[in-house]
Amino acid sequence: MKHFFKAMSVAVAVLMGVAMVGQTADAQCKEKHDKKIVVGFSQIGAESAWRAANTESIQKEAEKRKDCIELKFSDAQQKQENQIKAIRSFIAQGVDVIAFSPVVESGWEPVLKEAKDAGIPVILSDRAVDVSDDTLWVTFMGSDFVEEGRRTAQWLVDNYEKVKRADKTMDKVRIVELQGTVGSAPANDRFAGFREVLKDHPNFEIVKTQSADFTRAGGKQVMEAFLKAEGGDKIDVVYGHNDDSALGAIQAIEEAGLKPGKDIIIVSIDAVRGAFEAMIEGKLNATIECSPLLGPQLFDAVEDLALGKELPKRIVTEEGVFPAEVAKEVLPQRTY
Ligand code: GYE
Repeated sequence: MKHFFKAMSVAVAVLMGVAMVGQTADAQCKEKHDKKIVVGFSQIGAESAWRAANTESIQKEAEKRKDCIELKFSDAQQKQENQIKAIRSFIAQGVDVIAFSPVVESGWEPVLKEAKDAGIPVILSDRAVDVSDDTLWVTFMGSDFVEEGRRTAQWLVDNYEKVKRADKTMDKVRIVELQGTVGSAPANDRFAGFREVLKDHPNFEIVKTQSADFTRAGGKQVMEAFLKAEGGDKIDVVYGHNDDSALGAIQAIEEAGLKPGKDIIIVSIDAVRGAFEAMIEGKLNATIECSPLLGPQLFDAVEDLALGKELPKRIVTEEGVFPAEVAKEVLPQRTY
């Protein structure tokens, strides 16, 4: 098992590349790999619509390639200790590749070292880890979360004057922030990217920030506390690190007798279906895209690895920005 990848020479891959023309994907797959590639995937959990779409993308793609790929899928229920256990169990089972979406950035060195010692390559999917030795993982595929934070702030700076309630001032724009899971790469990076842009616009001020754990329930609860502490009139903008937390905040704002999207401007990240629906109802002002559809590129990378190909260290997902006025037109094309 240990020598699985080494056994595949690049020359064979090139020859097969020629032979593959005109065949179905499954037939190509059978010819390329002499046996199924066993992939252990440790998913974070099911905290958001984004995560559900990500899981579906991975499972569907594995099913499509079932002649080539055997997927062992494990759900960690948002706990790092469960992810570590799952990775150890994949190592014990001798899988060919381990892929995972790390719930937080720190604390992975020992288990990644164990995988490396066992000769099993590790792919980081969606979220990054913070380890000093970057030979502990082969590639990191997913979004640029700092850029998403920047794009959200930029949308706000460019559009606030146009979307704000007429009696609100531009002198001081008070923002409350619903952070993602504490210690996670997207929470850290979306926090940083947003501030990077706002530092040149001192009238935009973050008056409160707290984790809503990327969940709808968390968003609602934290927003209720913000409304209580600040008073609805003293909050001009909600920045949700993901759509689910913003959708929870929308509920809290409505229950407080205010109009989300009008009395309080709301921006968030992900671009899931629920965000488009909220925009069509006028309750959310913009969503910044973060694509969860990582299944195809994950298994492409797995197959490339099996063929002994070298992978780029970083594979970045391409994504856009959607303001409320395009929601109706764009929603039918959304797949998550
Ligand atoms: O934005 C959030 C999810 O890691 C990019 O995790 C992902 C984030 C996504 O729970 O909705």
